[in-house]
Formats: sequence, C-alpha cells, structure tokens
Amino acid sequence: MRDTELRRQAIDVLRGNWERGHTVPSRRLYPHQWSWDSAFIAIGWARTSPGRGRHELESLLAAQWADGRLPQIVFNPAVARDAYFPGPDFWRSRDVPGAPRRETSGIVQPPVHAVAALEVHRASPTLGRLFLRRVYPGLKAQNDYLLRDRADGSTDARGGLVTIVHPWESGQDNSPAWDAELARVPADVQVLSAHRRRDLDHVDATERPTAADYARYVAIVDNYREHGYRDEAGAHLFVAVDPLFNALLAWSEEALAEIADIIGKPSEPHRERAAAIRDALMARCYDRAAGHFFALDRDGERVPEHCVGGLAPLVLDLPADVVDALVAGMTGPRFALNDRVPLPSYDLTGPAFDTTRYWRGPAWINTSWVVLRGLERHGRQAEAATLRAAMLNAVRQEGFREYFDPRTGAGRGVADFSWSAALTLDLLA
Ligand code: 9YW
Repeated sequence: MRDTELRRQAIDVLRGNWERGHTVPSRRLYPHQWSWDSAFIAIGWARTSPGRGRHELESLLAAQWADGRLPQIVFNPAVARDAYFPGPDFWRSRDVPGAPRRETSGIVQPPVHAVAALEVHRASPTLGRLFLRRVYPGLKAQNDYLLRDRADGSTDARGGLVTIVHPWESGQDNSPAWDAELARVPADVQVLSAHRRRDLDHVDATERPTAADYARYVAIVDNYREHGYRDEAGAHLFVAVDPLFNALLAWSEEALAEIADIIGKPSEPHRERAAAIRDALMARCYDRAAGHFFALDRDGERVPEHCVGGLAPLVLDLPADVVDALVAGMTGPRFALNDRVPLPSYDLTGPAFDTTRYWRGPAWINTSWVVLRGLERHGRQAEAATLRAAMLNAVRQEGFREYFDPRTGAGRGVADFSWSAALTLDLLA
C-alpha cells in the first residue's frame, strides 16, 4: 500500500472517531475522551486539520479540576452511563468540590499535552499563537499539580520525580512493573461482581487485564474516592514512580519553555523543572548495570522489570554513554528492534512476558513513537529509520489496531484505534 493510501485511511479513522470537539480512542471500546489519547490524537490532527487539534486539547482542558489535575477520562453525557466500565457512576466526580461540571474520572494520565500543543501550533503558527495563549495556563497548572501534590517524598530540594497513585495513571495499566505494588492492595474479586466489565464485550479476555487486576484497580479507586480524591500523605493504596510518566513530564516542561518564549512568559522556570526531573530520573531510576530506567516502588526501590517506558527518557538530554546503553538494550534480545514490528511493551525475555495481554508484551504505536522521537533527538538515524519502518509496516499489514503481537506482528485489541492512526499521520508528514 502506498503512503498516500495509508494516509487517507488514517484520516478516515480519525474522522470516524471525531465526536464534536474531541476524538474517541475507539468507537466501541472507549466511547469517551481520554487524556493522553487526546494529546497523541492532536498531534495527528496537526498533520491534516490543525483546527481539530486545537479543539481536541481545549475540550480536554475545559474539564480540568480546580487543583490543576487533568482527568484521565472526560465522560460524554450523550453516551449511555454504563457503556464503559468504570463509568461516571463509579467515579462520582459530581460529589467532589473543585471537579468540573462535566463528569470525569478522578485520576490523571501521562502529561504529554504541552508537547502536543506545540506540535499543533507549529502546524499553523498564525492562529497557533492565540491558541498557545489560551492553553498555556491550563498546561502549566497540570504540571504544577503533579509537581506539588504528587511530588515523590524522597526528592531533593530542587524538586524531582512525581508519583502515580493508580496503574491506570501510567497509561500502561497491567505492566509487570506494577505487579509487586499491586499485590499489596487488599482486594476481593467478589467486589467485581457488582460491576460489569464492558471491555470484555469487545475484546477477548486473553488480551485484557485479569479479573484479579480489575478487583484491585477498583479497590484503589474506592479508597481514593473515599478520600475525596485528595492526595493526603500515606492515604494511597498504590504508589509508584513511572519513568515514562516522568520523562513525558520533563519533555512537556521543555515544550512549556518554548511555548512561554513564544507568548512572552518566563521560560527559565520550565527549563529548570525539566532539568531537575531529568537529573532525578538519572539519579534514581537509571540502573547503570542494566543500562535501563526502572520504575520505583513506594519505598523508592527500583523494580527491575525492563518495560518500554524505561526507554522513554531518550526524549531528554542524556549523557552519551546512557544513550548508547539504551540503544544497545533496544537492539538486544529484550526489545529486539526490527523493521517489521514496533517495540514490545515489555522484555521479550522477561518472566512476565505475554504475547497477547495488553501491556505485558504487545507492541503499541504510542510508546514506539515516543522512543522514535528520542532516537531522533540523539541523532540515532539508523535505529530511528528501523523503528519508523516497523511502525508503518504494522499498521500497513494489520490496520490501525490498538496493539500488536510483538513476535508475529498480528493485530490485537480493537480496530480503528485513534492514536495508531494519528501517529501514523505524523510519521508520514
Ligand atoms: C482501559 C484509551 C485507554 C488508554 C490507556 C490504555 C487503555 C483503558 O485505553 O485503558 O479500559 O483499559 O491502557 O493507555 O489511554 O485508549
């Protein structure tokens, strides 16, 4: 299939998933607006209809909480309340002071939105400047919330890493990086019987998180909701530090610095915050012997599972030897960089590897896209060309699937998945 045809198909998917002001990740499985999906989707819209990219980000920001948190899900009131689990009746944001009028979930997702806003601006700079003025305060407030209310307790005076308080906040829901911390969450699979998992109406159970995972996901939210979604010290049932989340936070601080320069605001504080997060990632998550960035558990101990998110700090300035080590890990047996299938979400040789189950092995377009940007930043053109070829090959062969079997490349999860289409548009630009 030629690039022009692939591009046309990608635009068709985005148009089909466009829903007055935002784009659903998938018509069937995910009928609302998701936070980091909207960022990746806006990057795709920037390549074809920047106006829609602006709407995408602004509609998400319209559902920001008073404390600055940008919710993981913004519920569409026109969709049946039980079309997706966990839906608005589970989160009950209406009961919470400071939540927006639109119903949302109470947790966040990786903060890649400032990067997306800058991409949208660059695609149509004249209108873009006004847009940047409108979105800058909300994008800054999002990062302020994370650095203030989610600051990892063991940071130094310059500030540093931020925590996630639910595996869903990482966007890599059932990653093996969370297994040990999740196992500490008391949960009764019976509680799930009160809810109906709608995901299993659309996707095979072997491709989704298990019932035991879901019971714990529900227990963590029940507890957070009971605390009014306040980030009180010691109150969370789950706490972890995710290298992908923090790398994207630092990257968006760099983007905020550029945005601030364009609209005449002070940019230096953003550069300082980006550097502090990068330094903390290096000091705390980078394992020199392994040549990889690991997640941290609630005690600040490294979780020695090789996940694709541990390659994400490549989007930042890193010492040359660290870049070399990450690239060596990527081309070695764990991630087996090749030109057919994008990077696996988890170590192909790891004890928890699973070819089909969601974030425990399958290859996702968005995480490969982040790593691709990192390779480009460090001038690793050969590896970047290989990864780009793999991403395009996957969607060409299988369509814009949600994820892919990392060994065979077979499509998994839902079809016509928005960020797979959106980021393909970026690759073809
Ligand atoms: C779910 C929407 C979301 C993504 C997440 C992904 C999945 C929701 O879908 O979570 O029901 O499992 O893990 O990263 O934002 O595409």
